[in-house]
This record gives sequence, structure tokens and C-alpha cells, in this order.
Amino acid sequence: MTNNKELLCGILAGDGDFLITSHYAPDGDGLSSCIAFRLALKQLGRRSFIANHDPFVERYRFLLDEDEAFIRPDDHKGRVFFNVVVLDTANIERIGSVADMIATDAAVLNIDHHMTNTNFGTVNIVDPKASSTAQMLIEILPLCGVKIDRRIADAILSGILSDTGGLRFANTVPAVLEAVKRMMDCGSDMAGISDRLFLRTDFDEAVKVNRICSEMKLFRKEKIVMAYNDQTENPLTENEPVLAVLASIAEAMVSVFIRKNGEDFYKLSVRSKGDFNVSSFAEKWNGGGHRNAAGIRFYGSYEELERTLLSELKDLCLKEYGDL
Ligand SMILES: [Mn+2]
Repeated sequence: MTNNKELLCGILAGDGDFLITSHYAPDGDGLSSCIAFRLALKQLGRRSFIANHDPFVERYRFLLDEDEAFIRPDDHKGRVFFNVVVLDTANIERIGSVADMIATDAAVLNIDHHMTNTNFGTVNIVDPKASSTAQMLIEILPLCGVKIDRRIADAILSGILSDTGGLRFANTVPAVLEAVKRMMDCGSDMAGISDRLFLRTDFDEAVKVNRICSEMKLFRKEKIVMAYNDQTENPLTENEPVLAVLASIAEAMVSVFIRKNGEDFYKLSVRSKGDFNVSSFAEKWNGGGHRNAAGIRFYGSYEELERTLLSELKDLCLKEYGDL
């Protein structure tokens, strides 16, 4: 990490405003890391904007210092940045239309913890052992003279809690608990943030989550549990509450949440417990993620989706978990 210090500080010393971004359909780690980085740049007297291909996730609004700091490419056509920070993003294609806001000769700082990161940046700091990109910032930001104050600590802690499922996933190793302690020492309110991230859902959203989960299907032999939602008719704001219910089903080792997002367009979130690598499976379908959590976009009819991708997943699971 220290080898990167000069390169890193060089990028942060560049002229002009910074663009900070993460992958489309941003998750808690992506958004929280962007906010932590923006607050750090602000402390260094630098102006920055956070851009994303998709809308902001309201649950994380409390971390953002100014609503105007979050921008969408469609509202800023023709504007380009020469200093860019890409966080929690395995490959540059995953930033979607934010690519239009990056100058061809921009300096790009790539900070990520995905094992499949393609080192697309001018400077690349990739640590697959980190629980989250947010956790990496605890070491990276002070290299450039940033003091982790309470607001930055809140954002970092939110990213860690988000990617570890509230310190319950297998990536919650002792170093993560040490990182959490450090953020609490910086003034972060662990219980308050956990409450905001995991224990609050709007009434209408809760009703939708319960309806979707009441129709979930269990494939016992394959140990797969599946849920479906038509986002075009009945949009759900967040996927995590449904994914949490699916992941809690004791009979299943793999869970799949399928969303219809347009005509012949489906998004899938796939989660697993244990060694089953959903990231390798997702990569075959041009998706990606981590061993136990991955995403896929499928273009085609639902019948095709069932006949190809889902049937392949069922075959794989039957091999893995089927009774001998
Ligand atoms: Mn992450």
C-alpha cells in the first residue's frame, strides 16, 4: 500500500474537480465509499462530485453532506472530469454511462476489493482480502494527510456493515472488527448506523417485500430458493430485504432474486452459503461479484431465462447438493 503513496498523492494533487463513482445499481459499500472519499477530498480543500449510472439509494442519504453532490450523467451531458476515483468496481464497464463524464486522458484512481478487478486505473489499489472497499479507505486516506473524522468514519462503517451483512457474513474476520473499533473510536455510532441500515423499512416497501417473499419457491433437491418481482409494475426500492429473507431459508444453500426490469430484460441477484461460487457462475453470464454474492443481467424472455440460465444453475446445484 505504501508503494502507492506517491502515485496516490500525485493523483489527489491534480488540478480541477474530482469525479467519484462506483458501479451501477450501487450498493451500500459503493455509495458509502464514494461519500467517504468525497468528505476526505473536502477536508483537503478539493471539490468533488459523486456520479452514478443509477439513482442514489435513499437509505444512505444521511451520510451525504450536500444533496447536490450526487449527480447523474444524463443531467450533465458534455461535462468531463480529468481526476476520477472509481470505487468498489471490478471493471470499468460497470460504471455504465458515467464513462461519458471521464476525459480520455483523465487520471483514474481505482480502489477495490473484488478478486476479479481488471486494474483499469492509472493507479490501482486492489485488496481482495478486505471485507469492503470502505475498509480499505482506513489505510488509504491517511496516506494523503486525511484525518478520519466522525463523518468519514460513519461512511466507512456503513460500507463495512453493508458488505458484511451487519458483521454476520463469512468475510467478518478479526481485522474487520478491529476496523469497526477504529471507526467507533473516531466517534461513529455503531448501533445507530446498524439501525438505519438494517432495521428500518417504509411501510409500503415492507408490504411489497412480504408479498414477494410469500410467493418464493423452494427447489428442495437443488437447495435453491427463488423470488421474483416485476419492477416495471411494482418497483421495489431495495433488493436487500428480500435477499435477507431468501438467505434465511434453512433448506436452501443458493438464493436467486429475479427482477423484470423491462421487456426481455431481467436482473438477477444470486447469493450462496459456503463454498458454492456464484461469482464464477455469474461470469459465464457476463455478470460478476464475489464468491457468495453476484449479479447478472439477462436479455431475453422469461422462458429463455428458465430454459438456459436457471436450468444450468439447477443442474449445478443438483450436482453439488443432490443426494448421492
Ligand atoms: Mn464492496
